Amino acid sequence: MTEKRIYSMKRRGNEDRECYLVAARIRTNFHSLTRQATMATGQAEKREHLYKILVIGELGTGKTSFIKRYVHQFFSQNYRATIGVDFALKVLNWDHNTIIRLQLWDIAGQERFGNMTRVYYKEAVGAFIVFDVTRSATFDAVIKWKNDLDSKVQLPDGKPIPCILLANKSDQQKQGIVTTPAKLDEYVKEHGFAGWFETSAKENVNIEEAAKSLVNKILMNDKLLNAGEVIDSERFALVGGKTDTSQKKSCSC
Ligand SMILES: Nc1nc2c(ncn2[C@@H]2O[C@H](COP(=O)(O)OP(=O)(O)OP(=O)(O)O)[C@@H](O)[C@H]2O)c(=O)[nH]1
Ligand SMILES: [Mg+2]
Repeated sequence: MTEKRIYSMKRRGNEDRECYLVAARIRTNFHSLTRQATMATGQAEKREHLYKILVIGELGTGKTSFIKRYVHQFFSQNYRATIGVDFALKVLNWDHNTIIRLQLWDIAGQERFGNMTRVYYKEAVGAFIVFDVTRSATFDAVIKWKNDLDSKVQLPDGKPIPCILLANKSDQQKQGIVTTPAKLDEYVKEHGFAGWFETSAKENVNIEEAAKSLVNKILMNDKLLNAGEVIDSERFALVGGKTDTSQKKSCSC
């Protein structure tokens, strides 16, 4: 899908439009930036990472509210269904030398594992699946979202992208599995989630914690994948070295 098409899906006002334009600009450079940019800034070296994160789950579970709380420290009771996809950017000063930009893709619940999700999921390195603790039907759909995710996007080494399950609206009366956390622990393990959090976008509970946990997993994967690349390039250099030697040998014969 072209950027123009995504844009045509978003006609809700200038604020959204600006958000989109920021996201589009970032997306242009996504390949180079996800890998890791090392910038020499004076004497200190600053590392910048750009990570694409998906937020998916059933209608009205609180995906947009989660993002708004995390990025803008804002919550509204008003429900306005997301159409297609929305974007938000969160910048983290992770440590002295590392800046992390999270590009959050807020995917409408009404997309429901349609054809568009394949396009939206492309090159994501982490995900949240959100369900509503007051409506157990939204938990029943979690597995469908997880399967949809795993079948349509993988890390460069073929492994599933880390995904955290969010049991949102924890400020409300709970029903279903979330009333027995041990069961949810088991569920999460069995279905390959990187963890789960009870969250409340309304009361600002566990929002930062959940995000931090996902970023930690993403950073770990990034390190592993980059280490793999270093090893590969070292191996290549060694093989290259050997070839040189063998060529010399064969020359000297
Ligand atoms: N009490 C409570 N209400 C919440 C919470 N999070 C979201 N809501 C409410 O739930 C409704 C739906 O929230 P949204 O964030 O728009 O849900 P969504 O998942 O983005 O929905 P779609 O865009 O349709 O997929 C809104 O009325 C929110 O105010 C929460 O943590 N607690
Ligand atoms: Mg929404």
